[in-house]
Amino acid sequence: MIAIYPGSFDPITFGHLDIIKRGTRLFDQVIVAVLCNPNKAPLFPVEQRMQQIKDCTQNLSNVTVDSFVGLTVEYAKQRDATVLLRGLRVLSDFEKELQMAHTNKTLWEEMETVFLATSNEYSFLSSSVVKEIARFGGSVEHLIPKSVALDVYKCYAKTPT
Ligand code: COD
Repeated sequence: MIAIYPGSFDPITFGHLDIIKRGTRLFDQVIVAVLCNPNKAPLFPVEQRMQQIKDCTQNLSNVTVDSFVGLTVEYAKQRDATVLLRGLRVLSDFEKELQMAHTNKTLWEEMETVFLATSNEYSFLSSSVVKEIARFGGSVEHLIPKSVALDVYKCYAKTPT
């Protein structure tokens, strides 16, 4: 069975990677799909986010990385996938994710969403937290892969630790 793990991944964190790794044990193939959203101004362009994810998942043989525009369900149909993989950290995630899962179901009856609870050590972690720390000159290498941290530091002109 193929699962799509859609998201912004701006940038990918150890929390995302944990969900991807655990997803590869549950599904035959996990497609990490980066949303190309023309209404948002991300830190990294889609191509760079895809490359970052590829670099961090190259040891996982059943992971592929792609991007999409528009509705997630339409992308899932194109890829013959009926499962969306999502992560849950806190109660506010649950509300947002449940609404998204229900909306997607109204758009395509076959679309199922599988939620994985965050691993305890990543329950606080988000791409926004990473960017906030880096913006104020803090270190983020304990939160994201080293190669991605170097990209983040470049954006905020910080010297690596
Ligand atoms: N631990 C566990 N899970 C985590 C962690 C962590 N530390 N950090 C993030 N996650 C999970 C998030 O909960 C989420 O499930 C996933 O990882 C991706 O997170 P983000 O923040 O990178 O991506 P999102 O949540 O912004 O992605 C939103 C989508 C792009 C999926 C959504 O906007 C979308 O589907 N857009 C397309 C338009 C559409 O189809 N709309 C209709 C549905 S409402």
